Amino acid sequence: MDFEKLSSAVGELDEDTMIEMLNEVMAQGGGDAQKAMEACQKGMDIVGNLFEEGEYFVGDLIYAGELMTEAVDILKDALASGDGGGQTKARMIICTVKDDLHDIGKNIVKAMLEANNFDVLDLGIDTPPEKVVEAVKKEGIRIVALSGVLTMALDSMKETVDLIRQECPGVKVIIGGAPVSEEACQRIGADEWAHSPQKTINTCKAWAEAG
Ligand code: B12
Repeated sequence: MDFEKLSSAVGELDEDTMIEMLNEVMAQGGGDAQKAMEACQKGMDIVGNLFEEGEYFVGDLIYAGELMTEAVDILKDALASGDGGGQTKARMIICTVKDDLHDIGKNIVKAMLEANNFDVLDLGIDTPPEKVVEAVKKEGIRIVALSGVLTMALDSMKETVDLIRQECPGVKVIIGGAPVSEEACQRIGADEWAHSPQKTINTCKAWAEAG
């Protein structure tokens, strides 16, 4: 499979080529699903750059978002392969933070957590800190995953973590999304950060097992 061609197809918003290539990945057993997803993400970077350069407009971002959602839909069964049943399901919250409407990355992480036996309460997008804290208290949840794609999402993450620390001591928080880094994690005061869904799964499993 020519993954560069796949990235270019997504970057050029060429839906037919993208779907044809992703169906081919699945027809071959889905072993390359992770690589295909990474190629689509590179395609999103191309879209983002063309948007910054003024070549693409908000309508193109919206269409790119639809393409990416379609890609996740085709690949999700192969991506979400986890260890399935077994131990009791650990409950956790996931959401996109306040003022951020991007949810494709969050939905991928959620699908992969669910495939790994987590019972995930999804609070959606543009989630105010108060809503997170209310749900944590009401549901007695010990693990929270915060997603954000905009640079300014880091401020909303900090607000959310500050309120969780104040109102719900002992709750573990992992942050993820494009602008997140070790430095951001320290500033925000989260317990862990990740870009890859796999690191999120490993971290949350360790937290759930520690009780
Ligand atoms: C599609 C898209 C949109 C769609 C989103 C649709 C949707 N349902 O999500 C729409 C049209 C709504 C949109 C709107 C806007 N967007 Co936009 N968008 C994008 C685009 C092209 C792709 C984003 C995406 O889905 N990527 C693919 C996913 C799979 O990647 P991901 O989110 O990073 O997730 C992965 C990891 O980060 C990680 N992850 C994600 N969440 C989590 C959570 C946890 C806990 C963990 C561990 C990991 C994790 O796992 C995922 C899988 O590997 C990006 C460009 C880019 N390079 O990403 C711009 C981009 C993010 N958008 C941008 C901008 C500027 C905007 C707008 C302000 C445009 C405008 N003028 O209106 C608005 C803002 C709206 C708002 N308030 O949020 C900028 C952000 C700049 C910045 N640094 O702040 C970008 C980078 C484009 C650019 N280069 O200028 N956008």
